[in-house]
Formats: sequence, C-alpha cells, structure tokens
Amino acid sequence: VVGEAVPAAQKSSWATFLKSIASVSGDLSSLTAPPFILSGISLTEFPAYWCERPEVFSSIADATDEESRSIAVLKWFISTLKSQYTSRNEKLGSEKKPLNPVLGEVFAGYWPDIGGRGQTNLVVEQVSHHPPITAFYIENPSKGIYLQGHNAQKTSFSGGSIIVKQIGHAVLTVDLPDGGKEEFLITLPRLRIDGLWYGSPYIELSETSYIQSSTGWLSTIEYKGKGYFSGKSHSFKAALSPPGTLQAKHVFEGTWHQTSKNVHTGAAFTDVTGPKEEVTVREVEEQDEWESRRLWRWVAKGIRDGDFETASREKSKIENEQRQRRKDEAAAGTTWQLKYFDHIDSDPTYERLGKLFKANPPTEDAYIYRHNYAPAS
Ligand code: HCR
Repeated sequence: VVGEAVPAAQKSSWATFLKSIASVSGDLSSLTAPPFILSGISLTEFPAYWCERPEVFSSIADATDEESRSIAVLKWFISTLKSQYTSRNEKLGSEKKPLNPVLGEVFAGYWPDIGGRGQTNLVVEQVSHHPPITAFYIENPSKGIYLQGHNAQKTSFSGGSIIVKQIGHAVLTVDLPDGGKEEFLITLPRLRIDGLWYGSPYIELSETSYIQSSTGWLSTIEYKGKGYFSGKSHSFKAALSPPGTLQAKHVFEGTWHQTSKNVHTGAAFTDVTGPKEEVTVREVEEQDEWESRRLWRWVAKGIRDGDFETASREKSKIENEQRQRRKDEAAAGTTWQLKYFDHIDSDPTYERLGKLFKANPPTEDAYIYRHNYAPAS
C-alpha cells in the first residue's frame, strides 16, 4: 500500500510516478509528479545553500596558515550540508521535486555585511536545460574568498531509493596576504532519496567526497546513515591529511545537520543547530523576467495555494515559450548565449588538484564566471 503521507486522491499517480522513476534512469527533471510532491522553488535557488552561514564562510579568511585554512574550509563545507540536504524537509515537510529551470534562468542575491564579515554575493545561471546544469559564483570580495562551481545530477533507482550521483565540482579560491592564492577543489557527495514509498522523501548522503587544497592538505569525508559510525542518520567522518601522506592529522566526526567534534581532542567542530540566514533577493517586481522568482511566480503561487490547474497552465506557458525560442534559434542558425559564464571543456584546476587524490573522473568541464554581474549593495 502506498504510504500515509500521500493524499488519497494522488496515491495512484504517486505509484505511477515511482514506477516511472524505476524505469527512467538519468534525468528525473522532466517526469510528471503528483501535485503533493511539487515545490515552487527552482533548482537555480539551491546554490544559495552554500552560504546560509555567511560568517563561517567569511571566517576562512581569518586562518593564518595552510593547515588552519584547510580546517576552516572543511568546517564551512560541513556547515553547508544541513541547508543543502534538509532544508526542504524543514520548510515543506519532506523533500520535494523542485522546478526544472529554463535555459538562461538567473538567481542572484547577497548576504549583507554584518559585524565586519563583508558582503557575500551570489549569481546563478542555468547553463543547460537538458540535461539540467546549474552554474554558480559566490564571492566575499572584501575577505578575498571566491567559490565557483556547477552541478548536474544522474539518477538511478535501487532498492526502493533514488540514487543521485552529482556531476560537477566547485573550486574555492582564497586570496593570501602575500598576494598569492590558495585553491580548494571540492567534490560533491552522492545522495540517496529514501522514504519514497511513504510519500515523504528525505536525503541521506553516502560514500565519500573530497576537498583538495593546492597546498596538498586533503580532507576525505565519509558519509553514513543510521547504523554506521555513531548509528545516527546524517553522520560523517572527515580525515584531514597533510601533503604527501594519507595519514590523518585531524579527524572530525558527528552529524552534519547538528554538531561534530575533533575526535582526538574532543573540541567542538561544527554546530549548525542555530539559525541560518537566507539570501537577500530583490522584490519580484524589481526583478527582470529571467530571474527565477519572477519567471516562476504564478506557478509557485499555484502550488502554494493548492491551485494546481493554474500552476500547470502557467508552467506550460513557460515551457511552450522555451520550445518556440529553441525553434526560432534553430531556424536562424543561432544558439543561446550564456550571460554570466563561459563553458570550458576541461577545467585545469580540477585536473591539477584532482591528480593529487586520483579524482574520478580525472577531468571535468567547468563554467567560468565572467565577472559581469553588478551585485546589489
Ligand atoms: C535530486 C534533487 C535535485 C538536485 C538537488 C541538489 C543535488 C542540487 C544541488 C544542491 O547543492 C544540493 C541538492 C540538494 C537536493 O537534495 C537535490 C534534490 C533532491 C530531490 C531532487 C530530485 C530531482 C527530485 C526527485 C523527486 C522526488 C522528491 C520524488
């Protein structure tokens, strides 16, 4: 019997959706899902999760040597996971299916300078519609910290769960006082979406992700759910090893949605039990027509109000307009031009740093920010 969280009238369409997930592998974005599982939030909004604790991000600049900088970057990375992977459960009751962004959709905002932490700016662009690929750039220029990345997903179905392999990576660059730079290659964890049968999906992270510093320090982060390490959901263990060895000098352990500590010293490491800070975005009326919240506003309102007829009519309008645009481009022999990012086939930073820990794959493409968005202040 399909789960309790599914409204009676949607049980059969939920069962059909689950069957279609099991047979379609690769990209779930275009599958039609029953209304109760839809969110009115576009995937272009997700990169904001990298910075919902702006002071943890900006404090990377306070580290005074390579070792403590790698610790600060690891601490910030772990502190982003709660926002990235549990936000929808907290806000909407369970994981939901986000809106599938259109090509060229933009999401931009900032976190203001409070207490000397510097302003952090965000610009996101949907750089591919099929498959969906989202590029993002987050910077705190006054602290000399810059994050650039892109991400896409490959999905499969196994043992009643959706397995999501994240494709893409991020590179964090930190300006040093001597004029030099330190770079960190960040790989993305694999996720499993459980609880599908009950109609209340949630994420668990699995396997391993890495943060490789250009100085040689490497964080190896292992993720486990219930029944491993501490036996708790959302557990992780991160080992930080100095250049040239895989012998860990620091080990941190705990849950990424609560707290963690240094295994050797017992000192507190991350704590995300306090409030987070959502990105500040212009009012919808002030946004331009390509900005996510403006573009999707009537669809989002329909979903919020339970008026799915309006939501689906408005969604079709957007999709038809996109289809027409692609036809016109094909007829004119032109292609869509990205606004804020340039695509490169292979990322030299990924290749250089990836070699140090034998990244798989050994090479990846990337989207390089053009520094042409004027952030609000
Ligand atoms: C897999 C997912 C879309 C992608 C979302 C990503 C991986 C996007 C990048 C963010 O940095 C982190 C992130 C978090 C989300 O957990 C993940 C989404 C979870 C569900 C969604 C599927 C496409 C929707 C599947 C439909 C289910 C809920 C029935």
